[in-house]
Amino acid sequence: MNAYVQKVYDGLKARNAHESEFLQAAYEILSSISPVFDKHPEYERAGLLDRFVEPERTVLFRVPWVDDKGQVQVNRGYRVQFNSAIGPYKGGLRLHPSVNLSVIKFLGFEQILKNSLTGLPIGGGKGGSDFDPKGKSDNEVMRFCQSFMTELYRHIGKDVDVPAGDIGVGAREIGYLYGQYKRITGLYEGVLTGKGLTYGGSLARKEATGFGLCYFLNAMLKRNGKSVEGKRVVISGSGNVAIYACQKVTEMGGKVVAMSDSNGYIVDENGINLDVVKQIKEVERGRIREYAARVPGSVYCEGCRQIWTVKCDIALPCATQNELDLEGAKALVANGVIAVAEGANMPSTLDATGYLQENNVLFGPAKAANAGGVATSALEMSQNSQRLSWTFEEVDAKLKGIMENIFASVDAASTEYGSEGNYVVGANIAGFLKVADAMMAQGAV
Ligand code: NDP
Ligand code: 2IT
Repeated sequence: MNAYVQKVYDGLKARNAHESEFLQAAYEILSSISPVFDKHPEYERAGLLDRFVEPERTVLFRVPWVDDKGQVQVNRGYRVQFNSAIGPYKGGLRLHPSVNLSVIKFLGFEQILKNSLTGLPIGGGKGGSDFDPKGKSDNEVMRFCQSFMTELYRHIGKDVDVPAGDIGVGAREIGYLYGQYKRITGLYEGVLTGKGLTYGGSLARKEATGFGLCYFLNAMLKRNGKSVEGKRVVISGSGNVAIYACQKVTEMGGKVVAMSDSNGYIVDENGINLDVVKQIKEVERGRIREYAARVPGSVYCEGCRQIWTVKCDIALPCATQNELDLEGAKALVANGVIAVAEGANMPSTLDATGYLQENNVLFGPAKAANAGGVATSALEMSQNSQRLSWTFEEVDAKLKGIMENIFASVDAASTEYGSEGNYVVGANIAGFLKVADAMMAQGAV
């Protein structure tokens, strides 16, 4: 590693020793962008990397709410406003019991480079809470969201910071958050994305991350003389990203044979019946095990990690961080996998990524492969500013173009910096160069 980059990483480790997810993401990014600092000694004089690794602002707050029994509950709320060099902070809100500052910082750090790769003017941020929406009534979720926004509203705005969904935050939560923001501020503005279609949401935002993942996958396969047609595909998760990845893979002629949730996975050799998954997950908020009871010929296996032992040509991890470890990567390679594209954020551990790449598996890293969601969020912001709404086909065509451009710039950067075909390096460098240039132009702020 470049000596300056190493020094910054050592300092980061010493100051954030307990933030394992953040350090994991930082290590991957810093080791990838190291060659940029060999070429640009002026970046060190400008303290560019010292500034880049430190969030501009971190907001941590109490979220008190009353449950259905009348008992007061307290959760912790977060918003990390990481970098605004190229636009207002942009990034999702995650509601999951595993949320802590390290998780939000890793997501926010990744988001800076992902947002840059989209080519659209959005900076990087992320937020959330350790609140668990599972098993809560709609009223409890509403009271939580109202309390969360009662603090968050003062830190966000359509030109300041524009949150959206992530794990545990879909249309229902965005609706409650939006209602409370409007009530407190009196502003009808595009302060959140992923809104409902009746109040400023964009067509195709719901589908965008999963569809975008498949457009990226397709571009990556095509560049390497392959295609999705006729391939067996395993998708982990069964949430927003996984469902629309499954839909697009199937439209592209692939066969999805397995999906999961945090309890276990289903295998359906006939190809997943997505209507059944949508009914269970989007309508009933149920568990994936119910699929096996409804679809003859399918089987349910308890425990989500073993999903990577299901034989496939293409694996799309779409659940959560570090869900694909070295053991999983070995199982995939042993079964002849040709491509892995990350729908979730940092789903592969560092050693799993290394193992897949060493074994010539085409590897599409999250910040490039799943950028379609945030890119379409930026398109939602444009529509809100114009007070117009575009058709599904218009948004989808723009999304496809954006994902193909992302692949092309990632591929070109990997070659330019001597790591042809290493799309992890390519994505980190291509995303970083634009942010670095903007930060240099704006002085030591
Ligand atoms: P959802 O809440 O809709 O779905 C999450 C899915 O992942 C569920 O099936 C869930 O299972 C599973 N999951 C969550 N946490 C764990 C865990 N700790 N272990 C095992 N399984 C888990 O979220 P999304 O689909 O929106 O997000 C999935 C991933 O995609 C996340 O990494 C997110 O950051 C990323 N992403 C999302 C974007 C978006 O637009 N929504 C954009 C870009 C990336 P269960 O129901 O059992 O918890
Ligand atoms: O990780 C992500 O890119 C998201 N959760 C989507 C963020 C957004 O602002 O749409």
